[in-house]
Amino acid sequence: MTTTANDITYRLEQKRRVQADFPGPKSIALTERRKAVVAAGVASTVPVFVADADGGIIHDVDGNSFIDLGSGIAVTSVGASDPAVVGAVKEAVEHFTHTCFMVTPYEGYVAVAEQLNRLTPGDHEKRTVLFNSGAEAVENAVKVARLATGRDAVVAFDHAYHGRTNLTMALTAKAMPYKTNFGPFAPEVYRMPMSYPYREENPAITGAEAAKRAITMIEKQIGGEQVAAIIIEPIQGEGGFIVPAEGFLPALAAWARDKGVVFIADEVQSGFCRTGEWFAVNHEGVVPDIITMAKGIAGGMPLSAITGRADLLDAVHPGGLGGTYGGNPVACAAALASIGSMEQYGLNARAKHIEELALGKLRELATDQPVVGDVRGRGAMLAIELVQAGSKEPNPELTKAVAAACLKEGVIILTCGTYGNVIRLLPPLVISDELLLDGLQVLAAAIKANA
Ligand code: PLZ
Repeated sequence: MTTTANDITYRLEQKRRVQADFPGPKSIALTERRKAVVAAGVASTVPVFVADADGGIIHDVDGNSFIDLGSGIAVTSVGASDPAVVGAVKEAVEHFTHTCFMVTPYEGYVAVAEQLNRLTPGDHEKRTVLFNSGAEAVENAVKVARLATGRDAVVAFDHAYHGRTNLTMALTAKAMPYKTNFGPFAPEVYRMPMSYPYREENPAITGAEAAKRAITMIEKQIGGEQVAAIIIEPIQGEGGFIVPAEGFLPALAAWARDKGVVFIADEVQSGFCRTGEWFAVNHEGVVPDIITMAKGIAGGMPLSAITGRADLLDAVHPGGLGGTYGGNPVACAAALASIGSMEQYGLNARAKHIEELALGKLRELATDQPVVGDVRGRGAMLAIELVQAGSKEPNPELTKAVAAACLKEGVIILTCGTYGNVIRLLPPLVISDELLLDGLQVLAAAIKANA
């Protein structure tokens, strides 16, 4: 058993150390400056300002160091300053920061497309387009699906999160904070029931039956031949790290294939080794028609992509897809280096190792603590759902209290979930075992103290 990630060396000491009185004076002063100039609508989870980050550690401007169990929301899988990524960015930026691929193309964009066509599931002919954010990738996947099918309707699911732009808000399920008062929303979006094993009325319902439930609703309420695309997160992220019952995704994908509906897997959060596979759909052998990617793809640099069937992507007329910054050359260099590091460090295996290490601890916690209602996830995308003891009633207050208690001890923990009662673990995949175990022990103590 490896105790630390293969041949990973850290620049910063991998240890949490927080003063009793944080946020410290520099973070407090920066927060004051921020309040005067940054819109209140952008909220931050942690009240300190970052000075440095490496491996599983984030340093703030006052000399505190925190264990990072969030990876900037599943982005810094290779760490926030992976030497290969940093080197590739420096090298690229010294030559050109931008030319615009739509004006004067460059090799990096093509090389990233080659890598994505290779790594995404399926050995069919594929094409790739690069963008900047996850939401932009989702928007473009839907554009392609509508154009290629000549249909309008798009099916999304309960608990879904797909972004904050107008169409992706419409696709997103949760009103507060994402949608409330931001309408009107894009039309022709239909929401179907998800497979959410922990909260099913009939806990015995299989994945295939849950898929049938959604498919019947699609056929009755929309009509299969009206549907351009189904979009689904193979493991839902913001909605609560919901892993659908086995068989749910394959049955939906099979129905979509049969009806000429484009099956879009939104792997913005679950992709790039996060779940112990390159993509979460691989766990069930599902081959999406289009896959959306972002976050972990480029070691922290802003880059997103859609990769899909060549016949769908090439149906779009020249000039129909693009954007000024899409596939920025520095971000492409970072993506190539980051994919290289994932392969070199064996981060799929590392994510599986994290699962082995953490799931056992979380299950112990669930046995000990009746407020831990469910433990779930794959690889390094793990979660616990907190409830009122003796019921499945969501416990968002406890969830907040636990996250706050962890932070006080120097552990950054993110929450999520439709009911705000899920604690999610998304450590950088390069985190050392020691740091991860230390973080988990802080989490366990925080639950015990607050339950
Ligand atoms: N699809 C599955 O998880 C981004 C957003 C957090 P962008 N999730 C984190 C927040 O509060 O804004 C996400 C995702 C899935 C799409 C997106 C959108 O990706 O890069 O944030 O646009």
